[in-house]
Amino acid sequence: MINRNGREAFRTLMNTRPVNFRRILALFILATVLCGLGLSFAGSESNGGGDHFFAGKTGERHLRRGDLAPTGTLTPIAAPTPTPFSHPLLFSPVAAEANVSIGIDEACVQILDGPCTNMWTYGGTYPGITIRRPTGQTTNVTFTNNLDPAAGELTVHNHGNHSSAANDGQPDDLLIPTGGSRTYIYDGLERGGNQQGKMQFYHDHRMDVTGRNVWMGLTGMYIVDDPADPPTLPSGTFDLPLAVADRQFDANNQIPYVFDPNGVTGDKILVNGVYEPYLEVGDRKYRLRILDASNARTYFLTLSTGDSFIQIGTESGLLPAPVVRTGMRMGPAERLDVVVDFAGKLGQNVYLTDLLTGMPLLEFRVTQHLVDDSSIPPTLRPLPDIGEPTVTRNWSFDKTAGHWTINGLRFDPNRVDARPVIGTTEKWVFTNPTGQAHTVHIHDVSQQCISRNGGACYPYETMKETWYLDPGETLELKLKFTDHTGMYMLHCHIVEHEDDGMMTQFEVVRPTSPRPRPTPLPRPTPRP
Ligand SMILES: [Cu+2]
Repeated sequence: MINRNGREAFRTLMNTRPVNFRRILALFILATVLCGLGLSFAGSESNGGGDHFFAGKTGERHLRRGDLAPTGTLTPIAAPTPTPFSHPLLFSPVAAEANVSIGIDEACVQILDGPCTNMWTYGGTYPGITIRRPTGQTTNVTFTNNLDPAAGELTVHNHGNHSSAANDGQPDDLLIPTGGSRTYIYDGLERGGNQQGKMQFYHDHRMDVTGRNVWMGLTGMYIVDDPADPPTLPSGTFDLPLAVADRQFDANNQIPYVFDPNGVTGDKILVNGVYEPYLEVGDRKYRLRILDASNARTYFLTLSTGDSFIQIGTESGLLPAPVVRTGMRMGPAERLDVVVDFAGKLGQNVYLTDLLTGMPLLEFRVTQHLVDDSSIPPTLRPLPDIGEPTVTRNWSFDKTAGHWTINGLRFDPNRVDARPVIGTTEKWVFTNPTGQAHTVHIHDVSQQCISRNGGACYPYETMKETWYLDPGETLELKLKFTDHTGMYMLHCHIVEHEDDGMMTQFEVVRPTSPRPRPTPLPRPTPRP
């Protein structure tokens, strides 16, 4: 019998194009997992990932990241076939200070064997510098646009952050010109208290070219640490941010961007900018904060052992209680905060695998025995009470006259499609009459799920800010507008859908009060 999780997986497989041998294989593997039989890629004996799994030859890889190099100096030689799991997983440098300066720089990043890849980066690495800050404290991040003038003006959105409108990364306003800088101020507050602990990420949001800018590398992670979260969860070196993103490389290991309104994908899936990395771990619990940093690709993550993930959080912080999941779908911009336990796996290799492509993405080598002092409490964090909605708005994620639209309209920075009042709660209803899935992201405040297709929401989607919307689905959410007035975006996070027009804006406004009557002027005293 297939559970709800399984139905979600099958829908995703059938809705993701094109259908090919790998997908049929993935369907088979999924059925195996769901039947509870499990499957194993342990060691290097069985091949669950297709022919590329064993291809290639061993080779050394330079670990230098972000060595600056001008474009166009590469020797045109064919890149060697990458050797699977021959390079260690990397983690971007972490900035933890209140004042952070990040240069938006072109850099040649060593990703595959052979020539490095010219990318646009936040601080010279891909993904960019990870910002990690305690909640409730103000953080000033100054970005300087050092890219070639052809890249144009830029804007940075701190995705998941409750920013004031001026600091939210407006797509066509408050931009960072070539050679110029802009400081974004994040106060770490929400609903009059500290912002909830979670993993956000920052990325470019420039109108019409977000897809190009993100593809070229403008993505970084941003972790908000919250002392109110349970201290027993795996932390420190056992707390791993993982950005999963695909790229298409040419023969010179470059990633030219060719816009496709249906979404740009590549055949190489990177984790933290490394293709098929390995990580040596101990036989204990680890917290994985997984981000789908792809432009358009959806994943369905499993463990090669058939073991479960224990999901503890979403984009919007910890769930009310942990949810055990054998497989997890993740669309562009979604995050999965999970705990994986390698106890009893000493000496084995465990793979984080994408069932939709059949590809193993990351090899965990369980090489050390470690005492595990971490634990997952049975309850994590209660849902905040955001009241009952007083206004309902409907948003149809559609295709109109050959373009991706919302309620039949493409993005227009001069049009505002909703003016919710600050302090009020609204119900927003999303529908998807198209044949493709969308991952819908609302800026400003997190949202709570009311219903999916008229029934219960998935147990792991109580509060989020990026929502997977399958073809034909209806999703009801509620959200309360707090703290800030001003302009915010609502859009599909398949960034080519967004660039093609599937974005709109809403303006949070103050309540309108009746105009005060002008005080009548004193009548002039008639002259005697
Ligand atoms: Cu979309």
